[in-house]
Formats: sequence, structure tokens, C-alpha cells
Amino acid sequence: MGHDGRWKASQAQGAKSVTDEIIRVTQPDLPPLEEVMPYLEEIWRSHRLTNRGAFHEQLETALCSYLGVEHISLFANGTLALLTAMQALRLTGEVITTPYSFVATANTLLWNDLTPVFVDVDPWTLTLDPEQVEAAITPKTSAILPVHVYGHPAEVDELQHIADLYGLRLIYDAAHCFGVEDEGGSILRHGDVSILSFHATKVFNTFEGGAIVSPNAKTKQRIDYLKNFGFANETTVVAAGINAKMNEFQAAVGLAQLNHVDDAIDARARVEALYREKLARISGIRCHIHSSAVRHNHAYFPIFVDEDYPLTRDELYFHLRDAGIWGRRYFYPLIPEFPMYRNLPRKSEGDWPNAYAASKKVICLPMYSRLDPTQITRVAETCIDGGGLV
Ligand code: T4K
Repeated sequence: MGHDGRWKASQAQGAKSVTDEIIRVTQPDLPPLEEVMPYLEEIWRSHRLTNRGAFHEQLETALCSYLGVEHISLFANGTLALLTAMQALRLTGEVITTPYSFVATANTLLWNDLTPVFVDVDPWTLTLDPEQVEAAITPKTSAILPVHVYGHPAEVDELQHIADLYGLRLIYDAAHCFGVEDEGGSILRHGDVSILSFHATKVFNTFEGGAIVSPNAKTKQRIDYLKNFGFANETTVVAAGINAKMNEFQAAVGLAQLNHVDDAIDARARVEALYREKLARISGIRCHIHSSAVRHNHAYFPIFVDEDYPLTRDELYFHLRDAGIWGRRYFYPLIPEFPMYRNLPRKSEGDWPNAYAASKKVICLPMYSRLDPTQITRVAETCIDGGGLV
């Protein structure tokens, strides 16, 4: 039976036959219900459900303060934020981006009728390699779309230098970056705009949600028009906008979450530290390099299964699954391997050797704030056992 067959079979049996507890790649943080109830009561009292209600406005202000940025626009999800940011910056032609990301990064380019030009990543950070970016610029290039993958900051100074030199827009997919800071402050201040995701699986969630961080009020205003059909006032539509607004329920959840997000990030830091300690002695299992962020958010915990580990990545992945540990292979396959990208000019794996190698080796181990030392030990010991080392 192939890998997928084995997985389906173990699902059909019910993972309880293997283990009493499935440990999933993540488990969303939720604020105490009693802290959400007053918001719901207020929504029920006011009948204000969406369209820049009071909680939407409060959350924008609170996030500006928490994240240390000046202008933020809330969205129904991160993908709509990406789509809208590309419209706001009036991108055209080709956009240079990474093959090593969640598929939404590139799908939003296609939805905007833009051509993704995938270039390779640095083998260690897995963020865009600035030299390759520069080499891929053509007269049709309008922008660079890097991803701070796993919350690891991209080469922001070099990328800005290239963008300035060639007159390109720089739009960061910072979906993984809630609360990440470099030496100068929030990672979200770089480039023309940065996009966040507040999906259930993220460090900070509003069930679904997202945001665009803008450098100035003018850009924010255009984005705010675009996310509300292009309305500038009751009777004036200034652009072919979309409906991408965050509603009051999402904003209320966000306000309640914000009181707990620091504790959640601290807890994640402890999870990461224990993983690193436990996995350090396994030869052939390599943890992602320590983030260059001054403040990391520990959004993911990727490991890489090298040749000197006795199992292949997929063998370890399914060994973990059989033991009730449901990691994920973020990001495999590479985006250009999906059918809608196969006809693009750069299409062979040889074009992105570093991204390709990473996608063949990566497993994101379970990472969330309530993962306890017993569970972390169970994951680590299953990796050791998988290698036949005990
Ligand atoms: N750019 C980047 C770089 C991104 O990573 C993403 C999203 C985006 C843009 C787009 O942002 P959004 O439009 O999503 O705001 C997940 C997420 O759906 C997606 O948000 C995320 N990146 C991506 C990396 O991962 P799946 O398909 O792997 O999620 P799923 O449903 O399999 O969930 C994983 C595990 O999490 C489940 O096994 C159990 C747990 N879980 C999940 C959900 C949704 C829960 O316990 N509760 C839940 O409600 O995509």
C-alpha cells in the first residue's frame, strides 16, 4: 500500500486504534468564552454586524498599538488582503516571488492576472534569495512578493535596495509574522505593504481574518475603499473594489485574543526550546535555523530530514502519523508544481534547487501554545524511534 493509502487506512480505522490522542500540527488559541460574551451581547444589543462597526475600529487601533505600526486595514482573511494589496499597488505584468510558500501567495497573483516569476530561496532561511531576484527582473516586472516564511524575516534591506534601484513595488506576504520584530521594530514596516493572516491556524486568530499594514494614510484609504466595493461615500465609487471586510464577530474575537497573545507566544517559545533540546541528539534531523528576528513568534516548528537519517521524510511523516502525530509538509509540493503553474516559463525543479530540496525534506511538527512537555517528548521520541535509534 502506498503512503496515501496507508494514511487513508489509518484514518478509516480511527487513530484511536493507534493512540488515544492525536496531536495535530496546530490547535487554535481561544480566549476564555466569558471574555467574548460581553462583545457578543453588545453586538446583539446594537445590531451592528459589519461595515466598519465599533469593534472593527477598536481592533484596528489596538493592533496598530500592539504591532507598532501606524496604518492597518482589517480583512475577512489573508488571501483577500493579498488580492486587494496587489490592486491597491496597481501591479502589472510579472511579479517575482517564491516557490516555497502556501499556494495563496501565488494564486492571488493569478487572480489579478499577474504572472508569477518564481526564483529560488536561500538554503538556510528559505526566504527569497536577493541575487536571484535581481537576475529575474525584466522590463515587465512590476513588483517583488517575498514571504517571511515561518515568520523568519526575509532579506529586507537587500530587497528594498533592489526594489528602489529598479523602481519596483515590494509587497510582503507576512501571513506568518504576527508580532515578529527585527532590530528596528515591527517586521511589518518594511516594503510598500505587508499582509497578515489571522486564520485559525495562526499565532493570532480571529477565526478567519487578515490585514494589510500600509506605510501612510493615503495607501490605507485606497485599500479601505477597495475592500468595500470601491465606495468613497454613499454615492461615489472610486474603484472596482471587492467585498473583503472583517465583520464585528471576527473583530470582537480579535479584541479578546489580543489580551492573551503575549502569553501564547511565550508558551510557543518554551515549546520550541524543548523541541530543540530533545531533537538535538538525533542525527539527520535538522531544525530550521534560529530566526534572525529579535522577537520571534514561533508560528511553526519545521524540521528537515536529511540523508543521514535512516528514514526518508515521507517515511518519517507516515511513521509519525501512525503514532497519532499529525505534522504537515508545509510547503510541499512547491507552488510551481501545481497544475495551474506548470505552463509558466520557469517550471522545472532545477530552477529552484534549494526550495525543491527543502520541500522534499520538511515536516512541520505540531506547534501550539498548549502543547505540553509530555506531548513534545512523545513527538521527539517518535522521531528517535522512527530512526531505529532506541
Ligand atoms: N500566505 C501564506 C504564506 C499563508 O501561509 C497563508 C495561509 C496565506 C497567505 C493565506 O491566508 P488566509 O487566507 O488563510 O488567512 C492552513 C491554513 O488554512 C492557511 O491559513 C495557512 N496559510 C496554511 C499554511 O495552513 P491547511 O489546509 O493546512 O489547514 P487545515 O484545515 O488542514 O488545518 C491544519 C490543522 O489545524 C488541522 O489538522 C487541525 C487544526 N485546526 C485547523 C482549523 C482550521 C484546528 O484545530 N481548528 C481549525 O479551525 O491550511
